[in-house]
This record gives sequence, structure tokens and C-alpha cells, in this order.
Amino acid sequence: MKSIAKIDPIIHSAIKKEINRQKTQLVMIASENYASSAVLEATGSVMTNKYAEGYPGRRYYAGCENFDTIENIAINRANELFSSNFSNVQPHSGTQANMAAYFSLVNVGSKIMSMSLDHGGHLSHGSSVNFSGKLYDFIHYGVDPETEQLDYDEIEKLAKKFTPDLIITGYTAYPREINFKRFKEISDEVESKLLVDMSHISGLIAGNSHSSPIDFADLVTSTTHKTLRGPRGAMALSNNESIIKKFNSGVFPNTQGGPMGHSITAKAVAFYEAIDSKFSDYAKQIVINSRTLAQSMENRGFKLVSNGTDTHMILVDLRTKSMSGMEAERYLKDVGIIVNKNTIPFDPNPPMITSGIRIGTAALTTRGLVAKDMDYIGDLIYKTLTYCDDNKMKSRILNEVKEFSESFPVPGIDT
Ligand code: DSN
Repeated sequence: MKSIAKIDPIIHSAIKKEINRQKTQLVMIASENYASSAVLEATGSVMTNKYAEGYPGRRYYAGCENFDTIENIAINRANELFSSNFSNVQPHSGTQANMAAYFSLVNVGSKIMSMSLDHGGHLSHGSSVNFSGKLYDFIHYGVDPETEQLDYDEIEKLAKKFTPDLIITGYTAYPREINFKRFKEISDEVESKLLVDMSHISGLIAGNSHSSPIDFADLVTSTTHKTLRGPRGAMALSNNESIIKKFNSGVFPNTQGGPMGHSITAKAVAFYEAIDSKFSDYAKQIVINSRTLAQSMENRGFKLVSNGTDTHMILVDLRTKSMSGMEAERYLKDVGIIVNKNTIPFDPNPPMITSGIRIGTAALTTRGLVAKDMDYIGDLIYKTLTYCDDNKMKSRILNEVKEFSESFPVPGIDT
């Protein structure tokens, strides 16, 4: 960062502090990860300089030949990675990918069925404060109150009653495997389309640690920076040519202008890394780590939503601890363990307070942590939340976390 240091010391100093934070804290936000050095280099490359509205071979600017090469490679690699026929690698974010998805699958005002936000859905799946909730007629399903897992028979009943034009599956705070085949059967039964937003689990799917939605969904959207470990951004996949054509128009010119060349380049690199067989080992380890952390916390008296996990995340129900998610997030942050407060199903607290925390293992798995480390972290979390008024204990844990965290390399900094 020699140039930044020279011309903009204030920003240089802020980035240096962030490097230190990412190295000395335990990053356990379920939607975060550490991109590789190669992905970071691509993100910081000259590809950021180029305008290339349009798609490969059909641009509105001259000089796009290298951009075309890169975007075509990214598209082909996405298809290879997820065994899809068609893909679009231009969406700037998951929400923008979902916006283009709605524009390509249904009409404004159409009926859409999705998981409610407080049961694990996403803002762009019909929240009233998001464009989706304003433009479409959403109805929400949730999880079963007993199992805290999807009840496919209930979802089927609701779908028959509501007859949506589109059903959405794929969540931000649901720790269990999703049965995409069952969703396809339900959507066929009510003659609706099926959209899968696999943002959280796309790395697990790429690494064969979660079943793939591609044979069942009309369209699949995903961010690229979560378990998939690419740059910030998004993508879409489909096996249906007419749907992907509509999606392409839904992205450009409908909702986006110039594509972000640096991000598309970094997506291409990330897909290349995920095609490598080592990525399957990574995905497998994420789930092993998550299950070990779940067990470690259950052994120490914590209640987990759905009593476990099949993915990269666990959701802790803090109601038995008489502590809110907001408080737990703060106590953990004070010792360098970074998680986020999260609503749990049927949460009595509002979203700014919540009764739960969401914890993910994708980022720490990238740094090389394995099962025994997760058991240790479970103990650190237990001690932090149990002795939250004991300042001596807190400062001891803070030092322990720092020393422990620094012993694992950070991509782009140490490797
Ligand atoms: N906000 C992201 C998450 O943390 O799950 C999803 O967009």
C-alpha cells in the first residue's frame, strides 16, 4: 500500500487498523470470509478503469476486448463450478441480483412466497422496508415452532392457499440443509416459478457439502463473497435460456449500468479457486467446524435454534440466558469475537435487540482453524457470556483471543 500511504495517510492508517482487526479478532460473522491474495489483487486491478455496458461481444463502448475475455471466462467458470448452462456475473450485490430476478420471473404486483425476515429470510425477499415488499405482493412462511426447521407440508399448504407466481427459498439465518427437490415439487404443484437465493451456502454447494439447486430452480442467485470466498458482488445461474436472457436485461439495462470489471475479474479468479479440488476439503471443514462449535456450545448449556446445524452457521437462542442478542454481540466484541445479533424464530425482541446471535465458521476455516479450535472457541464464548461482568476475566479472554487469532495466517496479509 505504498501509494496510498504516500498520497492519503488517513485512509492508509484506517486500512492498516482494519488489517490489524482482521488479524487479531475472531471473525465469526456468518456472511463474511477472507478473500485470497489472488482475489484481492484482481479486485485492486486496472479492470476497475473500464466501462463495458452490455455483455461480451455486444458492448456500448470500444476497447472491451480484454473485458470480454475475462467476463466470458467468469461465465464459463461459474457454469463449470455449478454445472449450470447459463450464468450472469454482473450483479453488483445480492439484492440487485434479486431485483433483476423478480423483473425476469414475474410482473410488478405479482404474488411471491418467501421466508419471513425474522425466521431467517432476507430483506430483499419481501421486507416492507425493501423495494421487494413495496413492488410485490408477498406472503411469508416460517419454520415449525417445535423443530424450528422448515415444515414442507405446511409450506405446501400455504402455497396451495396463496397460489404464488413465485416461490423463494434460500436464507440468511437458517442453519439446516434445504430440500430443493421438495420446493420444486411444491412450485410445480401450484404452477409457480422457483427462485433459489443460495448466497449463504454457495461455497458449500460448490464444494459438494450441500445439495445443489440448479436442477430444480428456474433461477439461482448468489452473492460471491460469503462461503464462496470471492469478491463482494453477486451472480445468477439458470438452465433455462429464455429466463437467463430476461435476467440479463433485468441487470443491464434495467437495474444496473456499467459492470464492475475489477469485481468480475475477481469473481473469475474465485471461481477458478473453487473449481480446484481443495475447495471441497475447505467446504467440508466449514461444516465440521460449525457442527463442532454447535456441540461445544450445547455441552456448555446453550440452546441452538433447530438444535444444531448442517451448514456454516449456528443460531444461538439466548432466551434461557436472560441476555439479548445485542448484549451478547457487545460482550463478545469486547473480547475480540465478532458475531452478529440476529432474530430467532418467534423472537419476542425487536430486530435491533433480538434474542439470538448468529455465528459462522467460513472465515476462520479459511485461516486454517479445525475442529479442536472450535471447541476452544465454544469455551471462550461460554466464559465471555457467563462472566460478562468480570472485567479481569474479560481482559484475560481478550488477550487470549488476540494471541490465538494472531497464530493463524490471514490471506492477503500473511499469505
Ligand atoms: N446481510 C447479509 C447477511 O449477513 O446475511 C445478507 O445480505
